[in-house]
Amino acid sequence: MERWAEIRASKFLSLVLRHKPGAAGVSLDPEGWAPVADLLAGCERAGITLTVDELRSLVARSDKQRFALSPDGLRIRANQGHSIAVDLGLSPMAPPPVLFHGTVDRFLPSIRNDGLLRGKRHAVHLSPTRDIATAVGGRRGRPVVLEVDAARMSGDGHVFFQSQNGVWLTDRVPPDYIRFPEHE
Ligand code: HQG
Repeated sequence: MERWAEIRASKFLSLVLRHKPGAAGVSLDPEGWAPVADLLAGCERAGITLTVDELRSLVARSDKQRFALSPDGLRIRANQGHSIAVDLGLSPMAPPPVLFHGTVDRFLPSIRNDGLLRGKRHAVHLSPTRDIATAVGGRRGRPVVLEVDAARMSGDGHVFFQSQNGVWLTDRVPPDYIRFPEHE
């Protein structure tokens, strides 16, 4: 599959599996899984033609490991990033001492005020490394990387989860746990 076609398919799969299953005429089970056969049929109807092998390769090659196939290969789900209600079945886990969040200048006044909020997604997304956070922030403009004192948050009772692709998730990050860069 050509790279551009794979990226287009991947974006459509993110839309369907995280936000709008109806776009491919599928429904997700409570854990977020969709039948692969139904999904591929729905993609075809939406003008995105994909074989099972191409889907497997897309899942394996996804730079951020966005999707997971069930062990029998018959079902697929997004690893994180949902706006619709799904229970990913993640267990709470102790975070590393510091986590990172990539954002952009224009959100800083509001983040200083309210902390990091999850918006439409299920959770605030935090990155394990500064480099990943830089890439996440860079989707929106010149990236600004915030440091989150995850050790202190965890000690204070905030719960963290790690998704299958290494993204750390938590309900919210109050401003007091955030270190802002000195020159913004
Ligand atoms: C910002 C991508 C104002 C926050 C990435 C972010 C990630 C606030 C935006 C995943 C705020 C939300 C998630 C507040 C947070 N006031 N702005 N109080 N609190 N924000 O896309 O973390 O490519 O929902 O800084 O790699 O950017 O889709 O979250 O800029 O892992 O697979 O509000 O999405 O993965 O944006 O990205 P998002 P995110 P994929």
